[in-house]
Order: sequence, then structure tokens, then C-alpha cells
Amino acid sequence: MTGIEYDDFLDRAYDPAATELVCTFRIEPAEDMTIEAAASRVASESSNGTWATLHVDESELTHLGAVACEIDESENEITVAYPADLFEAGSMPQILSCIAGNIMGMKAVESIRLEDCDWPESIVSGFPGPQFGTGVAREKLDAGERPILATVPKPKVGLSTAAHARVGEEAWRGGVDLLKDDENLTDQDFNPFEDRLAESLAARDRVEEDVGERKDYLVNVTGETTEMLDRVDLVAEHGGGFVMIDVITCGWAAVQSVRERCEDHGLAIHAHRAMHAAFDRLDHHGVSMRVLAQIARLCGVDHIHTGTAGLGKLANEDTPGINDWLHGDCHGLKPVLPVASGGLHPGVVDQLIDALGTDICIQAGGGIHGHPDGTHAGAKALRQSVEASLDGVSLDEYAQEHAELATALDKWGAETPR
Ligand code: RUB
Ligand code: MG
Repeated sequence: MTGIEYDDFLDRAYDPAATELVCTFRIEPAEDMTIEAAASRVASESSNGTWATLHVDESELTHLGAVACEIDESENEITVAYPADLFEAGSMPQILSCIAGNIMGMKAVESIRLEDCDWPESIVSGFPGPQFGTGVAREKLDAGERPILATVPKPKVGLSTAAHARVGEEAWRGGVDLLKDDENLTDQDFNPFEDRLAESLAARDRVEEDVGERKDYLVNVTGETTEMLDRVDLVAEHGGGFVMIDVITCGWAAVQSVRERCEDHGLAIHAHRAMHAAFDRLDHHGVSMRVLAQIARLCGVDHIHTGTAGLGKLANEDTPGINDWLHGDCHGLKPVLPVASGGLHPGVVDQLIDALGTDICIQAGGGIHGHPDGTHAGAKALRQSVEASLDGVSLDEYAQEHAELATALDKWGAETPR
């Protein structure tokens, strides 16, 4: 018999093996617990321990205990190493049931936040990663080295199919590359999915023909998984190049299914992240956006929203740090294109590019359709703000020769909205 002691998962001298998944958590121990005891409970509950000591026949047991191996008392940060055999290959739900499961609610900690993961090749190799990643700028669009530009029609719901396609057409003609559905537009009576898909792609084809630039449509396929896979097939049938999926509300298993189906059709995946703030907004509890973005890369999205480096309307974490991770090496997975969105307008584009570089997608809704002269002028103003920034010319100077940008700057200045 062997004893699995619930409080014996701590070894500060332990050096994690290269095959292990190493997770960093910020924890506040329960009132009557030391940080060592709480760290041990985190490692125990998230691997093979429980609240009681277990007595198991050694011959019938694979040892799968995690080890809490580093504790930084000043930051309340702990590091836990998980053996690769704990995990089912290629199952994101199973991994998250371990590293972000019961421990999030257990009484041994007042609060706990999964901050970062160091993913070993043994786990990464079970996932496909992006099919195109940052390559979409050149493989599917004509953005070259500039940021990809996208817009979401506003109001976010309620526009008829014809109005939606018309707004898209105006925005494409004004200079954006991608039309995107807002997250709460899927398949409602006022704007049914297949009609919207067909009309929007017909408008795209007209614009491409006239302006000589490739354009595309991020149609929101989000829904129940079987329905969603049918929608992915429809996008391919109608000649679309991308799908959009709201990854957190759908769940990672559904994202994995969509990734597989998109491979069959050569479709790229734009990941929206509604509900992420339920996990990442509090800095002492939940799952960081950094980790959510890592999971999305493994599951194989090509774009993911990562915030605006503080320049938009929503509270965000460390956008530059997350984007660096998405662009960096991860055992050969393609890099993911980060999307900056939420409250952006032409007046902040120079600051945004300064903060995040050019290998991004800039997405604006209100910042285009709220332009005093309408959507077409708004799209032109956004494109002009990018041109100015890449030419190293100040927005004010560029606006002297570009009326649409001048009007946008008069309206919004360089203010960050709320
Ligand atoms: C943007 C919008 C999106 C944001 C969400 O609209 O509706 O849902 O992408 O933010 P607008 P994030 O441009 O009018 O603010 O990108 O941070 O997930
Ligand atoms: Mg939205």
C-alpha cells in the first residue's frame, strides 16, 4: 500500500522536467493556512490528490502527482509542475479540468488565479495550432506588412440583411479588409445566417472586382456544435475565407471541432472572446487572458482579440505581453494574429501601432460607423490613420490633406473612450 497524503505535494527543491506542464498561480491562502500548505493543496487537488489521505495498492497505481515547486511569498505566486501523463493528448477540456478545475473554488484558498503556463512539446504536439495564423495578411488578404483592418456593423443587432451587407460594402470600399459580425449576431429572424452570408459575400465580390484588393467576411458561426459545423460548411460553399467563433461562450471542445472542419475547407478562424472578463478581470482570481490566448493558439485559431493596450473602451490586461507570446515560438505552432478592438477610432491608431506594432488586426465599430459622414468616410479615415502612422507622419499633419481623417480627429481627437 502507498499513502497519497493530501498535504505532501510540495518540494521547493524540485526542478521540473522539460516534459512537464508548468503553471504559475497567484493564490491567497485561506485564513488559517500557510502559503506552503495552500500551494500543496493546489498541486494535490489539480492532479491526483483530494482532501483526505488515500491508501492505494502500489501495483495498481500510476504516480501522477503534481509538485508545487516554487513559492514567491512577496507576490503570493506559486509554480506547479504537472507530469505529462496526467493529461489526455489533444483534449483541452481535460487539461482545464485539472489546472483550472476544482482548485478555483476550494476553501483552502481565498482566491486563486492561473496566470501563465509553460507548455511542453509533449502537450503542444497533441494540438493543431493555427492553420494560417499571421500569414492571413498575405495568404488571404492584400494587407502586406500593414495591420489588417476590420469593422463590425453597428448597431450590433437589428440591421436587416440588406442593411448589413450595405454597411459592409461601404466599409470595404473605404479601405477595410474584413467585415465582421458582432458577437450577438448569429441566426436571428431579422437577419438570418445564410441570407446574410450570401448577400455579404456577393457584396465582397463586387468590391474586390472594383477596387482590386482581396476582402473577406468574418461571419459569426457561433452556436451549438453540430449547427456550427453546418454553418462552417455553408461558409465554404458560399466561397467565404474565414469564420468567426466566440471561443469562450462556445467552449474549447467546440473550438477544436471547428478547427478540424475549417482545415477541410481551408478556412481561417477569427476568435472573439466575449465572457473572458468573467475569468480575467479580477487580478487575484480566475484565469488570465494570457492563458486564454495560449489555449486558443493550441486549439488552432488564426486571430484572437487581446485588447487595446489601454487605448479602447474595455478594461484589458497586458496586451503587449500577450501579443509577444502569440507571436513567439511555441514548439513550431504558427503565430496567431492579435486583434485590437473595443472603442478604437482613427485618433488612437498611431498610439496603438506604437504600443503593439504592425502585425495586428485593428477592428473598429463605432470608430467607423460613428464618423459624422458615415461608414465609407469612417473606413477611409481609419485607413488614412494607418497610412500616416506607417509613414511616420503625425495624424494632424496627414489630416491636412485627408478630409475624412480631419473630420474623425475633430470628432474624437485622441481620446480614449469609455
Ligand atoms: C467592438 C466590439 C467588440 C469588441 C470586444 O465595437 O463590439 O465586441 O471587439 O472587445 P466598438 P475585445 O469598436 O464599437 O467598440 O476586442 O476587447 O474583446
Ligand atoms: Mg461587440
